Amino acid sequence: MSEFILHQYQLSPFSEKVRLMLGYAGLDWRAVTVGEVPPRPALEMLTGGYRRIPVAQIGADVFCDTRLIAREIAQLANRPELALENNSDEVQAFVRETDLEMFLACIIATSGPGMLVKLARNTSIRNTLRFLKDRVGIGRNARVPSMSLGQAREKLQAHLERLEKMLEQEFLFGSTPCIADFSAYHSLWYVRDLTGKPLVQPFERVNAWMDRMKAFGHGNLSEMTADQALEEARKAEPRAIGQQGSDPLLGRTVSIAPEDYARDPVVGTLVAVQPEVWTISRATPELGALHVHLPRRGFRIRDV
Ligand SMILES: N[C@@H](CCC(=O)N[C@@H](CS)C(=O)NCC(=O)O)C(=O)O
Repeated sequence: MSEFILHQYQLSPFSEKVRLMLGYAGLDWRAVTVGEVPPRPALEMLTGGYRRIPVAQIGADVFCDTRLIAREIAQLANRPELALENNSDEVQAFVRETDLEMFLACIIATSGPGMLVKLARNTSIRNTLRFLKDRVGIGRNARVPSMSLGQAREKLQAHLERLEKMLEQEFLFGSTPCIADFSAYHSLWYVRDLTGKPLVQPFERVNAWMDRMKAFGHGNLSEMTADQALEEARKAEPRAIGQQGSDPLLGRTVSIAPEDYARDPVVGTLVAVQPEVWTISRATPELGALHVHLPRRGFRIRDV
C-alpha cells in the first residue's frame, strides 16, 4: 500500500494539527516540507491549484483540507473519533467554529513582529517579506467577517475561559481526545508556542491540557523530497471510487474552491459526490491520473 505523505511546513498551525493526530494515531508517515509561500511547483502538480497547507497524499490520491485528512487518518488507524462525521453535533459545531473563527482570532490577536522575526531567523528576510506580501494578499481577497485586534483578543479570551471550564475533564469532550481537541490545540499552539505571547498563560487547565496533547508527539515520520512524492503519484493509480453518488455535475468539468480565504480553485472532472466529499479526476501529462478529494462544506463548485 502507498505511504501516507503530508505536504506541510513547520510553522503551519493546521500542519501541526495533523502532525499531532498522526502521533496520537501512532502511524508511520512521510513528510514533505514545502515553502511557507507559493510557488510550490510539486504540490501544485498534485493538487492542480488548491494552495492551502497541509495536503495529504496516498499514491495518486490527494486530500485537501484537514477535515478530509483527519478522515483518512481515522480510517487508516481505526480511530473513528478523528473523523468529524463520527462525532456529536456539538463537537462538529465546536470544530467548525475553532477551525475558522478561532483560528483567525488567534492570528489577529497575536499579530505583530514576533512570528515574522521567527520566520526571518528560520529562513531569510527576503522570504519573510514575500510571506508578508502573500498573507496581506490572502487577507485582501478573503470572504470572512472582519475582526479588529480588540475583537480578536476578546474572542480569544472568551474561548480560553470556555476551554478552562470544559477541562474539568481530561480532554475537551470527555476522558479521551476527539477531533475537537486537535482543532482547538493547533491555534493555541500558534499563540503559546510559536508567537510566545503570554495570552494562554493564566489558564492553568488549558496549559496542562496543551502539554498532554503535545505529548502525543508526531509519530514515526521520515522526510521525503517533493520529487519522491511525485514519483509515488506517478507509480500509483487512484484508488477505486466506492460510491459515485448522484449529481447532475458528475462527469462534467468543474472548478472547486474554498469559499472563505486562499480561494484558488482546482479544475477537473467530477467523478464522485459523497455526503462530505467531492472527488475530481485530473489527467496530468507528468503524473497520469490523479484524484483530488475536497470537502463540500465551505467549498463551492462551478460547472466550467
Ligand atoms: N480549513 C483548512 C485551513 C488550512 C489553512 O488555513 N492553512 C494555512 C497554513 S496553517 C494556509 O494554507 N496558509 C496559506 C499558505 O500556507 O499558503 C484546513 O483545515 O486545512
